[in-house]
Amino acid sequence: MTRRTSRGLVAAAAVTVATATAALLPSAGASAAAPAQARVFMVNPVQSSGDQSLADHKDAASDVPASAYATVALRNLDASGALSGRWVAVRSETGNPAKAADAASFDRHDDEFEQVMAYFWVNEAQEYLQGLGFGSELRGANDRVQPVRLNQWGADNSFFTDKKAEIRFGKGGVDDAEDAEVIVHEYGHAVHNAQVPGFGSSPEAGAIGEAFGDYLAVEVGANAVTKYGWPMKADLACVGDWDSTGYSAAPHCLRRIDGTKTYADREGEVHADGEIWSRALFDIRNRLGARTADRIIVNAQFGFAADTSFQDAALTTVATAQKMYGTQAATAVRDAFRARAIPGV
Ligand SMILES: [Ca+2]
Ligand SMILES: [Ca+2]
Ligand SMILES: [Ca+2]
Ligand SMILES: [Zn+2]
Repeated sequence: MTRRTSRGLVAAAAVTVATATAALLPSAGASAAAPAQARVFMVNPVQSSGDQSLADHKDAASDVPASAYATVALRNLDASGALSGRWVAVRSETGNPAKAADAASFDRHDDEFEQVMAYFWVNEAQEYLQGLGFGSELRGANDRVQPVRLNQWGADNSFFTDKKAEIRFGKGGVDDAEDAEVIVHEYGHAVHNAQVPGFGSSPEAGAIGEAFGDYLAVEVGANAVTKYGWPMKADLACVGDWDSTGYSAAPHCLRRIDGTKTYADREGEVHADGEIWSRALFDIRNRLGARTADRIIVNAQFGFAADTSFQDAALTTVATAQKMYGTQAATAVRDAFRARAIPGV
């Protein structure tokens, strides 16, 4: 209760400052609603602090310092007052549905915190794609309201369900939606499924889906770090630095996108085999820069069969690079897939 009181006082002080500032602006009408503010992790607290000893300790607020949180604006909200808007609608089966107006008042112990994280990061991911031109110059990639559900399931089991096109976040170990990279990974599946309905119906297509989720998580996080000026004290290639504290050795990563696996290292498990593909995506990025690489990578995915092989998907990506940016870009893309020894490329 003390904690709640102190948060309430902080929020009240912030409102006073905001009101005072608004009063100085001649164009600010008294009735104009201020954009909702939210308290979120700067991708995740391990990545932003570099502290690999942070641990879940049953969702204890005290285990993550206040400096791991940032206050940001919640964009694209609708007028309902709930966490729903142009690109995402959050529903919760755990505790109270968060109100957008309260979004700056929660910490990781509150169920509402994960709801706020889910809204902010799904919106951020779609805004990133929009910024690449998807939805204007290029075809939209899941440019619609993404339903997200948070539930109480004990297992570490966030997933995207293509039947309902809904993302669900669970609460195993570190609550899954406390790590932006877990949120955006799942959103990557939603993007793929919107681009090619039913995508991932062969083992290699499934691996590409996992790889893209990991890669998109890194890209959206890296973009946010630059955009908001946040600290970044972990390897760029490490995915899920915080969610994985309970099940990996330090430095904690759920997976990495800079591994050395090649096509011969396939083991028939989509997450493991995804590390072959995600390394190729990471190499393309490092050769062409994030923006060019991501425009090619996402645009190519429209042309993947739902049950594609690595070979077909790689050739489609090379052809997309050729069409969009010419031979030099196509060569860089081809080199990245050849380095993974994908046959026929
Ligand atoms: Ca939590
Ligand atoms: Ca978890
Ligand atoms: Ca990371
Ligand atoms: Zn996945």
